[in-house]
Amino acid sequence: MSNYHIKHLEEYFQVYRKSVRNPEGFWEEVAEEHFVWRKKWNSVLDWDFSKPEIKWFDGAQLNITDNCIDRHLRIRGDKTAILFEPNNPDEEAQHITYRQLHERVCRFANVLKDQGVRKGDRVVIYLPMIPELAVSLLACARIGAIHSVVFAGFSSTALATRINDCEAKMVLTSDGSYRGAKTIDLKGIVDEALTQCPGVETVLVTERTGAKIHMEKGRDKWLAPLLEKAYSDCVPEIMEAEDPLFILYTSGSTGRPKGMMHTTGGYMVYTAYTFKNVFQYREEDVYWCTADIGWITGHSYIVYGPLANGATTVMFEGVPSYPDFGRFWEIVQKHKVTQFYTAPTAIRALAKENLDFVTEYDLSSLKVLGTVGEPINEEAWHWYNDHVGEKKCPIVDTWWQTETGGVLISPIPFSTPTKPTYATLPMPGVQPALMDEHGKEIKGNQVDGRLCIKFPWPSIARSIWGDHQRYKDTYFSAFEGKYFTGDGALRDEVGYYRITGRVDDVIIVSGHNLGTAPIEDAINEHPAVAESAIVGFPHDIKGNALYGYVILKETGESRDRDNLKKEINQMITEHIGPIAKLDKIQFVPGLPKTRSGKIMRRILRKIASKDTGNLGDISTLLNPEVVEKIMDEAL
Ligand code: 6R9
Repeated sequence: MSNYHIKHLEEYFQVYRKSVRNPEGFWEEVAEEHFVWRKKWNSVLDWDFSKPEIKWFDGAQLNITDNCIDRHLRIRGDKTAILFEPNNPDEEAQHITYRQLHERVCRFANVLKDQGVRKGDRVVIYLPMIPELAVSLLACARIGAIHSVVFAGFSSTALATRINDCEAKMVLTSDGSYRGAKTIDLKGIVDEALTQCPGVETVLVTERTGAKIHMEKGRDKWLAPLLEKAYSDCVPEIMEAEDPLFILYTSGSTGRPKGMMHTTGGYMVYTAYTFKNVFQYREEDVYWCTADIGWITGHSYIVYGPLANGATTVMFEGVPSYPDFGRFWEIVQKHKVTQFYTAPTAIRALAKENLDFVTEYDLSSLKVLGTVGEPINEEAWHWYNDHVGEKKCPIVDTWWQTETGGVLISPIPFSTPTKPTYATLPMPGVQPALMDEHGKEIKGNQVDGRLCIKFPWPSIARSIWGDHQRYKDTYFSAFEGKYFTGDGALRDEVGYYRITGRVDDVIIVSGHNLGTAPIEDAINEHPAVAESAIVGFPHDIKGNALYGYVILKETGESRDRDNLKKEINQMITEHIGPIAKLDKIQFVPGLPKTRSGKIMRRILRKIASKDTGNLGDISTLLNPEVVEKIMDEAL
């Protein structure tokens, strides 16, 4: 039996049981057999959730780039590590081999050192999805600098807040970026941010668009000439397993962003292990995750997890709608992609368009499809299954968080039978618990509650940068001795988990707990509906009533609105019951979304409650303009 690569359901159950009976023994075996360490650990795990303090492989030494690059050189040096697909389909794709990646990372690492970056220093990376982005993460890791990637769609204010929070002294950026038909002045955004960041000494600029930009004397330097002069080999810094690898900011429901801090050894072991199993990755595969490296999904499942397995990982610079809505499928056909991993929001957007955009392409190379980021509704699941997977590719609905570092609940394709809208079963080593509002664990099946994890897994974030107390308060205080995810979940009759959404999305109507996701699912089944979001608003009798924001498909635009409202409520009555009927339905052109595609319900709640005096910071939204439109027409 192999602990590392699960191949059928029985094996999953065996491995899972072993991993729970003896987590230390289980992870020790995985760590020993599949990674390169410079020195072995003194103990596999030390933990105390009340402090909270978590240490995996304490005393071990390693460099993660040894595992992601160097060890592959002998056996797969000429294999493509990163397959770069540019925004413009007429620009040629780049195949960067492991050997070339090694040289590029080493040169970049030497440049960082020459510019004064030392082990433990923070480097903020604000780059588009070009190879230099992946290379820069690895270059930081090579010399022990802590990278903090800020998604290159965030505003200058958001960027400045993050630079100052982690006290970075260097920023890596480019002269600009391409997104579909648009060109974005990234360097201008950095310049504006840096007026607020006195600590930044150096900015290294990659050329991408050739735009004319301002270069601040003494601070800004072009990267290319420095790389050219740099030595092509760089001895990896020896890191402790618990040395920080990166900080990645995630937005809290309120207040300042939280700089989740991940460390080296456990993160490497867990992301590599889950990549292998969740995607059933094999040597000849071409794996593509469409996320941006600015999110945790990109860190763990474009860069570290795939490269630790010697995989070919596709990096796409563009957007799904450029030059047309067939772009994803064109890329799948062109590179014979075998695993495809994307977000429900992208699937819904593509499902709205003409099916010809999909059927035009040969998708027969695909073996496994994945989703991440939010609950996937039934309609989107079936569209993905029928038209992209052609009913032969299992869909892995992977549930996890920035804080968890890697996937915690997901089917293992070809082993776990999938079920639409269910993330199904925990990964080996992951011990979920559902809790009631009094802090008691709810045992048994066919129950729902708040989702906690009882036992540490190797890639759990170790702290919030500079604010350990907030880490404790946010994740370890709601339920004693447990990590609280902030999500609600239900466990069905066979023990499968379905994530029902953030628990702050639960609305209590006339004493009934209603999750927003199932109601939205029901509405989205209506043929005229493209997408919807439900929030609660205060109601004299029911306590709360439901307010629905609904985006219509083009085919629905011409229909009578009053009839549509009736039909939508009829759908809800059929799927959930009359208790979940909406008191108000507003048709909207779009929904306010975070850059990672999550609906900002906080704003929708305020509009529904007519409490629009202080909407809070909406500058990090993907589409702040939509907020005004919704407010204008609010009911
Ligand atoms: C990886 C990532 C985390 C939150 C999480 C949950 C939601 C993620 C999901 C899902 C239902 C899934 N979420 N995956 N909900 N099904 N498969 O997205 O990290 O950006 O930190 O978001 O996203 O609510 O708590 P992050």
